[in-house]
Amino acid sequence: MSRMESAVNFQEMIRQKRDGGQLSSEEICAFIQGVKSANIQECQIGAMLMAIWQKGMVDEETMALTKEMMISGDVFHWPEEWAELVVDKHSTGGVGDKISLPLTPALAACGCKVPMISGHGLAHTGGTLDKLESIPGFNIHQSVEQVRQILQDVGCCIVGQTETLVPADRVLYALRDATATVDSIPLITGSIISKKGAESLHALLLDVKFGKAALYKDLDSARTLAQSLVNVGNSLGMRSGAVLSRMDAPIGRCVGNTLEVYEALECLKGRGPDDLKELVTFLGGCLLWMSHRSPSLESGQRMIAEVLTNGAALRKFQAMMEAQGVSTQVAHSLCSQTTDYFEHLRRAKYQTELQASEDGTVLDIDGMVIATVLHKLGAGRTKAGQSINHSVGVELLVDLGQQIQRGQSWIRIHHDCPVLSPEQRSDLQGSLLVGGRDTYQPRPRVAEFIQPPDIRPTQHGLS
Ligand code: IUR
Repeated sequence: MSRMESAVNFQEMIRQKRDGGQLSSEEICAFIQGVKSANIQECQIGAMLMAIWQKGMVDEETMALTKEMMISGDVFHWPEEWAELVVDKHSTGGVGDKISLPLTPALAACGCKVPMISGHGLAHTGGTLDKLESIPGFNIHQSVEQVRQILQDVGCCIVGQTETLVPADRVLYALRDATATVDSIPLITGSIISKKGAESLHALLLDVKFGKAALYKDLDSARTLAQSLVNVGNSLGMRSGAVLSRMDAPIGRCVGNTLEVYEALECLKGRGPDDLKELVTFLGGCLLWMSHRSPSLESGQRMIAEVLTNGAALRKFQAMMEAQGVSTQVAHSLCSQTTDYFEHLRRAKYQTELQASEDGTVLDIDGMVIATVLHKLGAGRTKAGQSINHSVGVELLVDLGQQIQRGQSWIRIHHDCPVLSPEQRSDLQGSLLVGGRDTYQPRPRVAEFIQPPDIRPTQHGLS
């Protein structure tokens, strides 16, 4: 036990937080040391988490918590010449959110180094690692040394958290789940920013979702989380900004791991749905601007759009797949212009289409309902570590705002069980909202951009 721990009475610290007091940096350091070395009882950690959930934390406490979590394990050190190049983004999770797949290689094609450490999915949101694991051979387990080598050779990688990276978060996250304390702003901030801090980033962009299929349903609560993430990220020396983006209907036309890889590859070939391209270019443009690789947000967006259309981002994705274990033949074939994706990706045994029951305009498609049905069909986990069916998913056959006729197919479900239950069919049918053309209001995905403090506002076309 360290001197710091022996000097601290955890019971007293819990009482102090429970009664609305402020913890000192030394106390927070002792708490995290105790968590890391298992020198504090699990029930005391749970009680402290609940006290933090109930009473919150002031900025200084959240910053101390995040810093102590970050240094509870390994922290990456990069070559000096990369000082301004290392960037990453984190998304709070959405339905059909495959943005990291095209964004990471697009940033690398623009000269950035992107050591993306990502996670598996839990509950209704799919994880980036699950999507990549639907590519045969893709290995998300890479050591610190391998990550550095891939960044040197390719410029980007997408990997899982290693055992030695932010070990305190592993303990706290599991106990937050068990104690109903996941949705606490200081705890979410500590968890997300400590892991990004351990990547030793120059610039970090947070994509904070709000809406029916997001953790936070309204813009104001998402903004509060975003501001906390941005403040703490900047306090750790990462140039941090946040985008608030709408998460009602799924992003793009595909939901489900294998189908999302297909759609991400289409985006990397300069095709694919407009909203996905809009998000990838906007988030990428923000990061290029924040890391001073482009003089304005608009030129950053143009740089990303360019590498998506000229094949440079696709070549980076191909090189990243090979560096992470995919055979040269499969990587080459998936990235060729005329590929049959399902030669290499597994297609589910059955495809079922559902038809619209009325004429009208597509006003909404509820991403949360779709994700819930896919979860029941085997696409999602209820517990960490569970295996999932990567091939289960849906393809939307219509866009928001489009005219649709009664009897027209609007969704194709990919499933391995022979039949969909009547309840699954009716839930999916209920996720489609059709109405009069005059009631349709197109809404851009991006609602706000919270800039890092040292970048002066410029015109970027957002209200
Ligand atoms: N992702 C994380 O890494 N940590 C969290 O607390 C949440 C999402 I919520």
